[in-house]
This record gives sequence, structure tokens and C-alpha cells, in this order.
Amino acid sequence: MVDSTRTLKIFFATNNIHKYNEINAICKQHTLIQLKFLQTSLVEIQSSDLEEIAAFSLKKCSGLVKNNPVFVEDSGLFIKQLNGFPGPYSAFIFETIGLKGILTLMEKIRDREAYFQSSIALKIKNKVEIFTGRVKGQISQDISATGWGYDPIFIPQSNGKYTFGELGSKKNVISHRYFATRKMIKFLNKYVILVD
Ligand code: ITT
Repeated sequence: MVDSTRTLKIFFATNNIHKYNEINAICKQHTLIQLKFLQTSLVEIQSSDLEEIAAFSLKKCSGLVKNNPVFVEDSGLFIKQLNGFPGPYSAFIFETIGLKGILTLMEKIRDREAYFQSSIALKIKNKVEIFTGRVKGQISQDISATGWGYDPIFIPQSNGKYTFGELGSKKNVISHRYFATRKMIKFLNKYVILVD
């Protein structure tokens, strides 16, 4: 059993407050974890593998928190008919061609299958652990009025016609980030019982 009176302080290194808010909301349901926002610009390598990118970014920033547990999260949108684009380049593409640019690339494409991936790299007691979550869905025809990042153009499979942006807080129990975070929480629960 988890001792619910104990808390584990963990730093989340990111420059993206939306990611922090989503993971914090998930962690808040677990008294064991107290999330701290460590605002920083992460160093990212060029790779097609989000797990590899996250592990590298973690190595570069873990010195900021001495021996405290710390994690980073790398995420991206992978569109099947664009051979996985924008994938690891999601942040750059969002800032350059944006949602309109993606919809223009998709104009004549009928198969709109895509997935979101979230990969967390966690360092705790000098060991690195990786947790990945994915959610399948479709790229919408239009940009919905609400949501951050690619949320206004991503319709998760389980929610028929609504984009992540339109789902509001409901997104946070079906998202790629939710699945990756749950894996990390499960690991941390076990870790504290068995090792600490
Ligand atoms: P970090 O500081 O944590 O790196 P970032 O925003 O640069 O934050 P990434 O490098 O992981 O994040 O890039 C992922 C991009 O994909 C990000 O810019 C978002 O636009 C988008 N993205 C990732 N997860 C998303 C989500 O749940 N909803 C909408 N867009 C998302």
C-alpha cells in the first residue's frame, strides 16, 4: 500500500505552461506527488524518436535540481499521410506554418489519420526511466475556436467529432500525456514502496 501521508517532490522542466497544467492536474489526484514547475528552455537533439529527444534534454537539465527527481516531456503530432510529419518537429512547425499550414498540406488528403505521442524522461536517484503514451485520432477539416497547440485540429478517436480543444478538461483523461503520466505515477508509487 502507498503511504498517502508522504509526498514526493518532483520537478517538471519545461517552457510550456499548458503541458505543466495538464500533468499537474493528473498528479494532483495522487497525494504522493507534488509537482514543481521548473521553467527552462530545453536543449533538443535532432532525432525521429521522441524518447531519445526527451532523454537527451533530461541529461542537459538535470543538473539544475541537484539530486531532486526531475522529468522532461517531449511530444508531437504524427500524421500518417505526411509520413509522420510534423512529429519531432511539431514545436517548430507550429511556430512557422502553424495550424493553417498543416490544413493546407492536408487539403486533398482523405485519409486524415494521425496520432499524438508524449514521451517522459524521468531521473530519480541517478536512474533514468522513460514513459510513453499515444492517442490515435484524425485531423479535422477546420480549426476549432478553443485549445492550445494542435488541439484545435486533432479529433481523438474516442470522441467522434470534437477536437481536443473543444473537449476542455475531458482531454486530460484520454490524452497521450495522460497515458504517459499514468505510467510514470504507477512507477513512482512502486518506487517509493520498494526502494525509498
Ligand atoms: P518544452 O519546453 O517542454 O519542450 P514545447 O512546447 O517546446 O515545450 P515540445 O518540444 O514537446 O514542447 O513540442 C511539442 C509541440 O507539439 C508543442 O509546441 C505543441 O504545439 C504540440 N503539442 C504537444 N502536445 C500537445 C497537446 O497535448 N496539445 C496540443 N499541442 C500539443
